Formats: sequence, C-alpha cells, structure tokens
Amino acid sequence: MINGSRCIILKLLNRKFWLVPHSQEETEMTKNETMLNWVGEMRELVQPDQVVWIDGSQEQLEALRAKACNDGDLIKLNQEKLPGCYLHRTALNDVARVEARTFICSKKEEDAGPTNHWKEPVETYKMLYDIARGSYKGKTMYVIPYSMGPITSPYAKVGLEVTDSIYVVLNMAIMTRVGKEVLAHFGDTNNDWVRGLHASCDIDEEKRYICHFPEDNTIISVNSGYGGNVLLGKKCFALRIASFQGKNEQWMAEHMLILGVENPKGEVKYITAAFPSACGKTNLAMLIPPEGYRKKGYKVWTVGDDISWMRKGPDGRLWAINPENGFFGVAPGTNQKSNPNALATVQKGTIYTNVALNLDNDTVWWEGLDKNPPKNGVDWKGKPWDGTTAEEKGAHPNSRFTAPAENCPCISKEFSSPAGVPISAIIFGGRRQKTTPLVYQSRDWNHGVFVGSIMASETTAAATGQVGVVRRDPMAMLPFCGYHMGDYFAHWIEMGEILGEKAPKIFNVNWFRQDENGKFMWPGFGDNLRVLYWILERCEDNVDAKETPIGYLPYVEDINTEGLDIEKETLEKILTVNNEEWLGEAAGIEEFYQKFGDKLPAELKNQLNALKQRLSN
Ligand code: GTP
Ligand code: SPV
Ligand code: MN
Repeated sequence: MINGSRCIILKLLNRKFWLVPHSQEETEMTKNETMLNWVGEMRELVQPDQVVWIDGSQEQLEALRAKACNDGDLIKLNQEKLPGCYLHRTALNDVARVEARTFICSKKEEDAGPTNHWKEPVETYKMLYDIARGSYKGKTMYVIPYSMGPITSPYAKVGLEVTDSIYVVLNMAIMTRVGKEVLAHFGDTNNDWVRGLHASCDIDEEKRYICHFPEDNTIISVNSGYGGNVLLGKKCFALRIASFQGKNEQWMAEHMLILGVENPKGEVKYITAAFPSACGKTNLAMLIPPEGYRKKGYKVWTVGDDISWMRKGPDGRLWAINPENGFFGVAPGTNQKSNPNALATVQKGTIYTNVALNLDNDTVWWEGLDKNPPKNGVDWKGKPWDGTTAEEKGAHPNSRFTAPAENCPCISKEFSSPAGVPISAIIFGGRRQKTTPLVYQSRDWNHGVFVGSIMASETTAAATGQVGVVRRDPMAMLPFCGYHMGDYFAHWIEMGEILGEKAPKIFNVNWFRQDENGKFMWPGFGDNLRVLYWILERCEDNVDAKETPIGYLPYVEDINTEGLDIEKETLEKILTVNNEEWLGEAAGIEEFYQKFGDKLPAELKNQLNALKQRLSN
C-alpha cells in the first residue's frame, strides 16, 4: 500500500529515487531506511536550517524548554510552587480542534463515509506540500520518534512526527513515550509506523488542514499549533489512523477512558467509558469515591483518560491499553472538590495552554479553580486582566493542561503493563439535559452497539463551532473515526462475535440531566461511583434490574444514596424512561441512520425497529 503512493509522493516532491545522505546524528538514532528516507524527504520539502532528533533525554528537553522561554513560546512559572511548569498561549484563532478542516483522504470518497470530510489524496498531498514547502526556513526541524503504548507492549505502535514547534515536542514528550529507546525497540527493518508532518506555517485559518491518509499511514497538519490538531500521536494517530488499522486487524481504537474499581477484598475490575470531548472522561477516570465507599475500602485507579486500544486477549476477554503517557485535560472546572487527583497531577512538570497568569506569584488560574482570580493577571489572550469582569474569561473554555500520567496520585499499577487490563464493562454517555436516564444497561452486545451508535450529546468548546447543540456522536467517535462509520458499526458487531460470551457488558450513562431551572439533577463527579458500583454488580449478576423499552434500569433503591443529598423524587425522575420522548428520539435516530444507506448493518436497523415496537406497546 505504502509503496504505491510513495511513487506519487516522490514525484510530488520532485525527487529522483536516490537517497539523501543521512547524517551521523540520524544514523545513531536509527538505521531504519524507511524512516531515514522519509525524514530526508521531509527535510527537502520544508528546508529547515537544521534537523534535531529527539532522543528523549532530560538534558535535551531542558535545553528546549529554555529555548522556548527565550523565544517567547513558553512562560516559566513559579518553580517553587509549580516545579517544571510552563504556560503557553496559542494564537487567538487556534484554540480547539477544527472539525470542518479535518479530512480523511482515502482513495475512494465512499471509504471516508458520510460523517467525515474527504479529500482526494494525490491532489491533497500536492496542496499540503505546496503549503509546507520551505516553511521551516530559518527554523529547526525536530524529529520525534514516539511510541503509542508501553514501548515493549505487543500492542504498541510507533510514529515519527516532524515539527517546527518546540511546544509540540515538549507536549509529545509528556503525552507519549519518545526517543532513542522507541527506535531501538522498533528495529531497522520494520515499515509499520505512522508518518506525521506538522508545519506551523502562518497559523492561517484559511490554510489550516488536518489531513489523514489511512491507506498510507500518514498524517499532515498545517497552519495550527493547537493540541488535538498538532500532537499527531493523539487524535490523528491513536484514533483516526488506529481505528482504520483496528478494523483491518480485528482490534479497536476508541475515545475511551480506562479505570479500575478496587473492592474491599482488593479485587480490581476495569471499565472503559466513551464520552464526547469535554463530557467527563478525565473526571471519571480519576474519581475519588464518596466517603462511605472510601471507608469500606473502595478505590479507583486511572489507566487512561481519553483513548483506549482494545483487543481479544489470550484468555478470550477484551483487554485494553492506554496508548498515551500523559493527560491533555480540560482546565476550567478542575478544582479541589471536582477532581483533586487532576489538580495534584498538574502541580509539576505540566504545560498549561491558554489559562490565565497571575503576575503577583507567577501561578496560573482558570474559571472554576477557586474563588480567587488574580487581581493582577493576564488573560489567555495575553491582555491585562483583573478577574472582575465576569463576561471576559481569564482562561479559554478549552484551555488545557498537559501533565505526565506518573504524577497522578491514583495512577494504576497496570498503567504500563504491556498486556493491558481486562475489561468488564463498556460505558457510553453524553451530555443530555433531558430524555436519557442516569444509567441503563443494554440487552446484549448488539443492542449495546445500537446504544453506542445512537449516542447524542450537546457540543462543547473542545471543537470550534456552536456550543450546546445536541448532535449525534456515535461512540463519541464522530470526529475521530478514520473510515466509513457504517463499516465501523459493523466492526463493533464483528468484535461481539469474536468475543462471544466473554464480551464486556454495555451500559449508557448521563451525568447531565437538568431540572426546569437548569440545575444538574445528579451530583456527578465522585458520586458517579454509585453508578459504577451498580454497573459492576450487574456484571456479576448480583442485582436485579427493571426492564424498560430502552434497556435495563436500576430500581431506585439499588442506587446507594448513603451520604448523598438527593431527593428520592429527583432520583426517580432521572431513572425513568419517558416513552413519548423516546419515540421522538427514535425518529431522530431513524433520520440519522439514513445517512449510512446500505452500509448500516442490518443488526442496527433491526434494533431500531425493535425499540420502536417496545416503545409503542
Ligand atoms: P476531552 O479531554 O475533551 O476528551 O474531555 P473529557 O471527556 O475528559 O472531559 P472532562 O473530564 O475534562 O470534563 C469536562 C467538563 O465536564 C468539565 O468542565 C467538568 O467539570 C464537567 N464534568 C465532568 N464530570 C461531570 C459530572 O459528573 N457532572 C457534571 N455536572 N459535570 C461534569
Ligand atoms: C478532545 O477534544 O477530545 C480532546 C482534546 O481530548 S484534543 O486533543 O484537542 O482532541
Ligand atoms: Mn478527548
């Protein structure tokens, strides 16, 4: 596959087939010709003054931090209060993922499907190369060798990202495993790696493109400097490219957190959960059990907060690894009460992006951190800000922290386990003011796939565009599925067949129900463990449930409310299925499903019909 398109790429680069001589520095890093040649091609294209390979050493990273401070790309924070922490501000027009400018460039348009933007690959390579050509002049080209997944894991995958941004290098060094070790383990003859070119160019919105070539294992991102658009190991590779690889290789790349719940006997059961961007994955992954559970000895361990790669293990169960090595989390709303573990995690070695700066003590602040915004501050736009103007925010709603996973007080001891962890339950969930109950269980695997496929959620600031509009976001993968979503649904059904009896049970949750006054009806955060507890009890067949047209719901008395300030009536409300509302929902699903035409698996069509029938009875 790669060879076919490489001819085209070489033609586009206007290069003959002979090789660019490799420098000693390069060949000390790797002797892998496929890598050295590609880096040579990229170098000819972008024409940097010099090339620096990231070896993963602390000395090299420290020198880069110093250079970034010197260049004005990073601001060094108070090293006593926040050791190893820095602040970065992106351009004002570059603060979130840009879905409208994100493309799947498969050879056939049909293979990208109705939910992705598509571009023709040959023309797109040409357009992108024209944009990137010569754009590193006067700059350094950094080559980042990285591993998605623990380096020695048989499930890990390798990529090279070429970038002109030190911010990208430093973020990738937190979010992934980088450097010499990755290449040493990868070997000199392997060609199964993902090519990633990032060129900052002029951060011109009009020329911003985030393009994926799943058939070539290639990603090209130009004219952005923001997280999900440029940390190419994350959404671009670990979801868009990897989901395509997973379909072809019988595994799954999902937008899911992974957590372990330890019971008082010391047994740990693992759960994955898919929620759309800024809908609570980091928070759930790091939750602190309510006091009653804590006293009994319950603990929650974080394996991952955003992405899960899963496959059938030797024992027939579904096993998951977190391909990442850090957290790129939403800052606003993170506080001592909502997520103390995240707050502890970001006290050292962290890069903050687009939060407010307190000039009095060189610390950072964001909305929802505490009630003391800086009096003498700078907002995320770089303007003086004193925290008194409520309509002018100090931090951007999608401001983020990039923090090493090892900082997290509740990081799982299996975090770096090459085999991953076995999954008992899969949870889907979205942000819905109405209709969707607090929790329900699917009837079986295929019904669970249906439940995932009909997920809908109010949009958030994690992507540019309108916020708060309900949209269908199947499995929280709408912006991240690298191929036709109808085929993706079929792949989920296939995985159920592969796993058979040992497949995890599938659930749906909604922490975001609101009353008439717009107040959240469920306390959420740590108290979500009460729901996870019911879910795990269901997996063990320890508790009965109420059959409803949409699936199995808890009996109100089976949700433990000890120590919780919630009216029984409120709980009843969020544990009720309103058939009228759901008939409306079914109509919306039907309309959404029409997009997929013949590619919609018959199993899902049947599930929808069965739901409608149950609702009308
Ligand atoms: P991405 O990193 O964009 O994928 O987001 P995420 O899914 O990890 O979301 P995160 O945990 O960062 O939460 C985003 C927002 O949801 C924050 O503002 C949280 O305060 C809020 N949130 C998270 N969990 C809950 C909850 O249980 N209840 C309520 N009401 N809000 C929550
Ligand atoms: C998301 O939007 O789901 C994120 C942040 O996790 S980003 O890396 O920008 O995609
Ligand atoms: Mn995410």
